[in-house]
Amino acid sequence: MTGISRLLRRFSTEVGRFAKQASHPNVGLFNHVKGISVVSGDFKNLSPKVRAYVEENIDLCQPEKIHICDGTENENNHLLNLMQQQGTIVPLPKYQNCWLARTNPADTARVESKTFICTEKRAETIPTTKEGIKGTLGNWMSPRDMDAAVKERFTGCMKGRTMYVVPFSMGPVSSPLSKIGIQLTDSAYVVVSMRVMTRMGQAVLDKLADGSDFVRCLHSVGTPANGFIEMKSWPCDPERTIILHKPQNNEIVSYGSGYGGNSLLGKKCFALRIGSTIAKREGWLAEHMLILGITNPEGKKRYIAAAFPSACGKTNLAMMTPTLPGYKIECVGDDIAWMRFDKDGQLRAINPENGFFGVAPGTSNSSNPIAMKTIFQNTIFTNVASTSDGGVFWEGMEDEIDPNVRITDWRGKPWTKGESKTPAAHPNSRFCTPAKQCPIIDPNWEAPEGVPISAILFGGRRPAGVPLVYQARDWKHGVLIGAAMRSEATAAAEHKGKVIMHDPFAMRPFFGYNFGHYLEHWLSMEQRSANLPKIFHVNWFRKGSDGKFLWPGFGENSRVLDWILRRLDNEDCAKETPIGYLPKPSAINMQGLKDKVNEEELFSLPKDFWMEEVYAIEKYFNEQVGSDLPETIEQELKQLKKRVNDM
Ligand code: OXD
Ligand code: MN
Repeated sequence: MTGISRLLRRFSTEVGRFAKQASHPNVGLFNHVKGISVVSGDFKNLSPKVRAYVEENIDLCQPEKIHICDGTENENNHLLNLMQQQGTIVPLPKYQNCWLARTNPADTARVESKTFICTEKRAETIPTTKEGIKGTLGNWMSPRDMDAAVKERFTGCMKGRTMYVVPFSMGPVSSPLSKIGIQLTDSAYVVVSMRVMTRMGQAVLDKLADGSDFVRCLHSVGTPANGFIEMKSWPCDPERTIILHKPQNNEIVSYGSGYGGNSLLGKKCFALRIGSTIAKREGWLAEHMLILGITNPEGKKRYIAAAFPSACGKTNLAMMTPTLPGYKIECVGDDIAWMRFDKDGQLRAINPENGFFGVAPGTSNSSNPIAMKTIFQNTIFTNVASTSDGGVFWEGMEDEIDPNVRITDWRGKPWTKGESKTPAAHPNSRFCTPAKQCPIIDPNWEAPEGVPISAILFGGRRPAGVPLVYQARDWKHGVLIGAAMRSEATAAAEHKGKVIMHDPFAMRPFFGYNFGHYLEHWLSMEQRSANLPKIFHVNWFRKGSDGKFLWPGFGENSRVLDWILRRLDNEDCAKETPIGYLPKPSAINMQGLKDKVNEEELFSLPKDFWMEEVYAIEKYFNEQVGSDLPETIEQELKQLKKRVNDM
């Protein structure tokens, strides 16, 4: 090759590179950091703290490029195109701007067994369990082990990949209740999902310009130790997956999984685990709770927060269409609540999220028509089935699709109703959709001061013994009810079967610190306000002796909310029982119900069941919480036991 042609070739390569860079949304020409090119965004405009965090992790992860996310539509389209080219997502032409991702089948759920909280002392993270008993209230790791785990997995893990710098706010950027994070990730799927689930982009970087701190979130889908990536469109490293949290540094490190709570670090890792530790330090509550606004027929509006374990219908309740005439429900959030007392002692809540990451199977026009009106635009579906007319399908949607369409299951295989032996959609398949598209989104859902909470509900799937609704005797008893929550296992994590699991406050997988200390924190709220919300327990899932659900659920749950609101108004519609206040006979409005409900069975309190329940709670506290159980809770349980015994 002559010198001239070599020169010409070099020139055309440079032009090519320039053109390639120019196709990025926010070109950063000659923008390099540590010799790595910044293909979008301007590194020098980042705050010194953000720069230092990125630089430190460039050294560790050794990415090929850096992309600083601005959150624009342009950037989003660029990433969607990129993922389409890589085969990570396919468009769903039946809807507007909707996409389907299929994960590696080994990467479909939260991995609780590989999730750790890292503190100097074990007892800061988990209660000290009895000898020979395996603790189920979280996993602890020492800082030294965490450092080793990170080094082993992250060194060079982003080679050949882009490191995205994702600035995000949990809660509206302008709210004093919000908190900021920076997620570094090598997954474009995570970036577009974080754009839906959080407030992401330039506004957050602008907020950090004053030098404020942020929660550090490092994420990589990983590269298996043998270098072999099984599914190029969904790289992951299931064998070495690990999710680590260091509360002392407000730091999260997640490796090996690209899905859900493992990788969208704003959600469970930040808003709940790190969030609960910040909340403890600052005197507020970070909870696994939906928030809804409810207006009664007289026009009086209240807000309710409710904690149910994963996949127990939180999204359905948050978007309920009430059957009771004159009632209106508006949705503030479906999964997480950050709550703090204002100067007048009123508990106020924000939804730190910006979207819904809802379980798809079971969502339909009969179970949740509002969700169905929300999710068919600007949505990323993951692990649902697809239809030959360019749409989606999952169990529960049988009546919503053209019977002539062909169905492809979540693994990409043909699927036939009544013939195929496996579900069409993975039980933990999801829609990731912007909250603002919800037709009943509350007008105050982004109010910087939060919405005032009048009642807190706890609940779970309890097929036997637990009545439809009851009210706690007072705050302390309410804390016991939260601590004693149990529910059938869910598909959102790696548990199998339908065992009844303890899931205190629906937070078991999400505590950021010792559950005994968490209980103390809840009890201490009594010192913060004379106007505490009232606490209730609900159970939509009780079954009769025929094995059928005793209560129709869904929109009919408005009848239960109606009773709760009347209790908030001090109406005399409850009777005292050993477990709390139950509705007086006929106090729940059953008018207009299609099928007659067996109220006697629905509200019965079988003594043998409740004795067993009390023993189970006592055993659980003894084994799992031990000496970390607050004395007040021990006393509350003793009193419950006595009342049940005297029944
Ligand atoms: C969720 C969960 O994804 O609780 O919300 O698992
Ligand atoms: Mn959840």
